[in-house]
Amino acid sequence: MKLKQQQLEDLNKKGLSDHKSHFDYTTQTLSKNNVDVNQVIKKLAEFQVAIPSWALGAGGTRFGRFSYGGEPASLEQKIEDIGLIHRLTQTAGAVSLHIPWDVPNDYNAIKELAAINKIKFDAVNSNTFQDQKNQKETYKYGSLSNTSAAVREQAIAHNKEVIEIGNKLGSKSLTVWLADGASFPGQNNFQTALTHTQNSLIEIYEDMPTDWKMFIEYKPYEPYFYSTVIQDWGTSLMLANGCGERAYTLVDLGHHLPNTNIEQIVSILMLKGKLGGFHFNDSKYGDDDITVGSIKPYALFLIFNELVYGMQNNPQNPELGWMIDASHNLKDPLEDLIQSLEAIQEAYAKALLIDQQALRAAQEANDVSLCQEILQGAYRTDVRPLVREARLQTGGVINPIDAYRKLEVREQLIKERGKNTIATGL
Ligand code: PSV
Ligand code: MN
Ligand code: MN
Repeated sequence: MKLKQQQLEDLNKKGLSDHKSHFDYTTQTLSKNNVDVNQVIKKLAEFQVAIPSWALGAGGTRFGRFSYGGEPASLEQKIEDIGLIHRLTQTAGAVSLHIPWDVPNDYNAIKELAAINKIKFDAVNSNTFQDQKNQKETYKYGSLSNTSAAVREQAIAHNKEVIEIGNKLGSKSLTVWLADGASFPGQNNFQTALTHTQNSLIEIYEDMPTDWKMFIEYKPYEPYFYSTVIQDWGTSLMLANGCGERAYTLVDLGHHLPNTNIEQIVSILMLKGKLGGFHFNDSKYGDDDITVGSIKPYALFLIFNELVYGMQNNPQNPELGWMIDASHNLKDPLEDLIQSLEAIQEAYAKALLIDQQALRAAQEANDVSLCQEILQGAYRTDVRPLVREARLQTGGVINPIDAYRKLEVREQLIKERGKNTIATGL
């Protein structure tokens, strides 16, 4: 399905006068507080978040999966779907592939299709948590940490292949998330498992082109319920340091035990120049992977506050690889992604409004109440007019969900692809 420029312009025309009055009011109020509104809009317009190839279809739970209809059945269709979201939001200019689900048949054709849709290839993800057809060894008892050298070698070889595939597409980073762990006390020797993991990662690291980065993701539990080899940011950081300069920690918001202070983790990693990648989602209990900002929007804002601070003050930290890591069993996956992008932009915009100098001064003076006033003043601002303006200026639509529905995107996709569809992915 293709969206026509004229269709988008017609929709924007209808919402323009309302938008203008909201935007003018917001600009006036913020300007009085010395906020450079144009600068905020520029930053919002530049902020691009990768869409994972596995979030475009309805996910399931371990109890079942209900098809949404019109889901992408090929890499081509996945890129087209991201193209649709990007066209509306102008914020989703990248895709993150998962191998072997997304191995291209024709590299040039895929690259061309991505270019037409203005989509870049972000980090590529390896998969050593599932056994693939015709695979010699099994990952049942782990991959890079396995007690068997043959299994570890197979998992290392897979990661090298992922790098090769990503390299042909123009990716510049590899994300490693391991399911490796144990479900029962005594099952694993913690030290042996970590040592194997480190050595395996070093081999993969050394195989990366010199302009590539490695992102090491951590997660406290699941699929195993007693221990995970890379359980927390400390372990990830240790492994990254053991690999070298271009290995970094990746923070996935859902990969923390309840009430973990994620903003502090983000801050410290940036101070050390070791935060490489970031996966957005939201959760109430664990790795729920639900819509960004749907449960803990204030926590997301506090995290963005540290990200903004780090981007402004930590030149030792590289530019981050941003990705939404979500799964949808109930909502239209594309609507869910649009809502996530919106929540990310809002949290980012609010964090950009924080008067960093005033906050710093209040912190130095130990004026605790004022610190809170400054943060909450920014948080309570309705920044939606700024987000809409950023979209308008870059050729997107004022209200993406409304446009998506008025343009009957899902209905069209169902017509083209069918009702009982399944997309590969988690
Ligand atoms: C599993 O927890 C997971 O959601 C990780 O967050 C990875 O980033 C993703 O799957 C893809 O492998
Ligand atoms: Mn993740
Ligand atoms: Mn996850």
